[in-house]
Amino acid sequence: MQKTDKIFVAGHRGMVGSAICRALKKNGYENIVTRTHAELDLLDTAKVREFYQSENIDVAIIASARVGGIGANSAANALFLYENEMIALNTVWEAANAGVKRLLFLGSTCIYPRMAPQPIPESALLTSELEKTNEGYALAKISGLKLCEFLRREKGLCYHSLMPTNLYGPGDNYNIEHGHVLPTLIRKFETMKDEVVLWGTGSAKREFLHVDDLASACLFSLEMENPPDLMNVGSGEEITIRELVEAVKKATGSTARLVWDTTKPDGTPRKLCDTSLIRSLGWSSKISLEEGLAKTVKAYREELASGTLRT
Ligand code: GFB
Repeated sequence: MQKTDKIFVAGHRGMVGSAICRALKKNGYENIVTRTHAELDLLDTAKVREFYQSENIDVAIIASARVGGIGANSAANALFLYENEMIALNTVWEAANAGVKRLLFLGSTCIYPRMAPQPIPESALLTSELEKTNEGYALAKISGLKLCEFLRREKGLCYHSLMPTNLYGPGDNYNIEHGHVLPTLIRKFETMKDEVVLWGTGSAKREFLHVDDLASACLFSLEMENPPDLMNVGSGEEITIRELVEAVKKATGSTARLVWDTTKPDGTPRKLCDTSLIRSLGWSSKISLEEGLAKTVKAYREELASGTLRT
């Protein structure tokens, strides 16, 4: 990727896309093209085709997706499959048709089997059954990354993918029913003073990565001449949900009582990704969970005060 390249960031208003735009600008990439949902519906194949055919994009970064936590995913696997599949097929296939030479596709480590070996290597892909709570999302993301791999092999296009672990950071979605666990916990501890209800047993283990670390991994892989088809991106720090709850409680200064609602699912028992591939190539995460949590609580309060909090 060259500094003068015309770079399309799909999903620039989301937590991931906005972090990527910040990182691009900070690193001297000024020629960034974005479209709001109203300007370009990525589910509309003809519109996406028209966009790529008329814009002469050099590099596309696909950070647009319907995302949500365990509640949103398990209640709407069909919608998560349909929308994410359409976004992946349209943004990747139409880019190839228009001759876009370079593309980075973003997924999530939920593409890996529920009982994958831990830490999960890239080679665990498609070796056994997926986690049911997010099967629709995972299948769509697997299609996207496979499409990139096939186009690279069959058409010689440098299309490649990154699979980040659970992300958090500024601009996250704080919806209590549909959000991911970390932002949801921040909102619960900030707003529920006496008692906070947590989901599941707290025994599931997760790994969290600050979105600015993911953005740096995106640039790192795009600046490589010949990146691997698929690379995991994680922090290597694994904690139980119970430990996360304590950490968020501390970061927010809450004194609320904890109540566990065990009728809610734990989801996949463990999801620590093996990052030895990307680390062996020279990238590693910089933001610890403690530092990232403090920054994110601060960002939450600022977003709330300025009326920009996404819920
Ligand atoms: O981030 P999360 O919703 O989804 O985390 P996944 C779910 C874990 O946190 C489960 C526990 O073990 C829940 O039982 N948990 C505890 C809570 N309290 C809460 C709460 O108040 N809200 C929520 N949401 N969880 C998602 C996938 O899986 O990970 C997506 O569904 C995506 O597709 C994303 O891949 C990265 O980590 O289970």
